[in-house]
Amino acid sequence: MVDAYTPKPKHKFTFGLWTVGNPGRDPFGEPTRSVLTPAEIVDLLGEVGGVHGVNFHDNDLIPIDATEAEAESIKADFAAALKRNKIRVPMATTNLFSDPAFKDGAFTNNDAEVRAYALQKTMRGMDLGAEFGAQVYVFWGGREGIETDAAKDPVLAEQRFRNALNFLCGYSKERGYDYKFALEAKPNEPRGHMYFPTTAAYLALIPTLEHPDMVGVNPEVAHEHMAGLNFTHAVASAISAGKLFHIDLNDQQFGRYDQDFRFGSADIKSAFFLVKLLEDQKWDGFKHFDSHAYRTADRDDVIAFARGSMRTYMMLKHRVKVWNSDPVIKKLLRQINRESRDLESLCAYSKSHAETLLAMEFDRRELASRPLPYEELDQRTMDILLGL
Ligand code: GCO
Ligand code: MN
Ligand code: MN
Repeated sequence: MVDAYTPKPKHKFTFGLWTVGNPGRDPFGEPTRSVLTPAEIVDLLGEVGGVHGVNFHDNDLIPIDATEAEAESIKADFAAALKRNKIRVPMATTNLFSDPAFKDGAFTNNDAEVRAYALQKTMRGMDLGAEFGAQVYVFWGGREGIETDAAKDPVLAEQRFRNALNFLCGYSKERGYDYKFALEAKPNEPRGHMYFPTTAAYLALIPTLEHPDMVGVNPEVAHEHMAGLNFTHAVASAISAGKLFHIDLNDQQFGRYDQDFRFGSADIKSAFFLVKLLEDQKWDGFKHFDSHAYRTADRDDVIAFARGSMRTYMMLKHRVKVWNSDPVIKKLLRQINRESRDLESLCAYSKSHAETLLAMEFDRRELASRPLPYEELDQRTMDILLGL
């Protein structure tokens, strides 16, 4: 079915080898779907249709113990699948969490040899990503954290993480890769507590780096929701700092384990305001669906999951248009936003402005009595969201 909500590659929707390829393993049970090769996953995405790109961790593509010959043949099959499906690789990342060597973290590990190995593995991952044309390199601190604070000095841990990023920025520059680094925060899972638990924590780290221009963030819906935070606000902070380099879209009920649900499937209203923010701001980055199909899904249902992810975004994008041009919404917004050019310029600091402002008289009661019809505004939003 082709309609107004059918995605096209120009919409920059991307998936990961680890997301659509997830076989449905969880801590309580074995896989429910067969494991697909990277090339088979790309073929599946081709069947989904309208997909811009596929992202990978180094070991999603090349198993950690593959021989050189195996690696070459996997890469050739993958490259051929990309070509026949007209899908590209926009983002790559490193798996620094699965192998037991990283059981206590990678860049923040207490063991200098593990830290050095993590740098080596990331440099090789960057080489691999660059080979396939990746422009964004994501850093998710998979096991950078603790269960007991007796284990690590948190200031030292942050310093180690900073050192690693400084090193890797140097490597990217020296190799001429032109990568944008995107840091992805998560509060917990798999560690009891992870360092840099929120997008805001990474936004505070970036200005302390040697090459802050190269580094931004990759916020994920589920991760901020796990922390009970408003995701749209986290993304707004990243946008206003000029640091939204990538985004991970999925969904999550507050207060639950890491659910990785299909985008928009748990909290459609938050998803609407997120899409409104991205579209109003004309954000032009890669929208990566970092989610998994339900464990009950078979191959057809995985395809439905992937199509549904993009379709929900496209439908919300349309609802945003309707919202922005709706006369009732417009009228309410005019009523709520009382602008004054004079006051605006007065509120730019100068000594005389301060004196004028100090001498002004405000009628507190009158200010408090001005109506704010937010109930009406929110209900109108609901009408629009539900298609009335
Ligand atoms: C998670 C994370 C990962 C990362 C991925 C890319 O909760 O497991 O979201 O899926 O996004 O490792 O770095
Ligand atoms: Mn996640
Ligand atoms: Mn993610």
